[in-house]
Amino acid sequence: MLKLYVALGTRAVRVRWLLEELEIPHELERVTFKPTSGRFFIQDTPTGKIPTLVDDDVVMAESGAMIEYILEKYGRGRLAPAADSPLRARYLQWSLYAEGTAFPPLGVLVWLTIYRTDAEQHPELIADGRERIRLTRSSLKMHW
Ligand SMILES: N[C@@H](CCC(=O)N[C@@H](CS)C(=O)NCC(=O)O)C(=O)O
Repeated sequence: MLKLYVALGTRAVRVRWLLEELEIPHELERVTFKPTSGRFFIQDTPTGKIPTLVDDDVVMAESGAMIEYILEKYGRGRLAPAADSPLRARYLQWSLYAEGTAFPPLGVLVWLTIYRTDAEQHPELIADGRERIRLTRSSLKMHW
């Protein structure tokens, strides 16, 4: 059975939501998120990251890849538009947008303000992050 390592307030919700939506049997392993404090891959999961998905010999970190994997292997055509569907491009764009475009500037803000707490010493990084988030939202909306 699929096993998903989850913690509150993390990207694990993306994968859990999909599993619930498709009613795919799975086991949840709840862990407590450990603030990184400059150390990485230290979460109590097989990969050190949250979420982690285990499917027999397959062990995955990267929530977007888990979503594609689950849809392809267990989705039976549900939710993901087929490769020749006119909706496919939009589906791929928004699916990869989360980690590829939306999160990087958010990550800078989260890192400086929550984990390092020295945001006031990096006003240019904060301003840059905010501006990129603003532009990303408004310019992508114009297309879809
Ligand atoms: N791009 C990865 C990011 C995974 C990630 O960084 N998860 C966070 C929790 S949301 C984490 O485990 N942070 C602790 C660490 O980086 O060690 C994904 O989408 O799964």
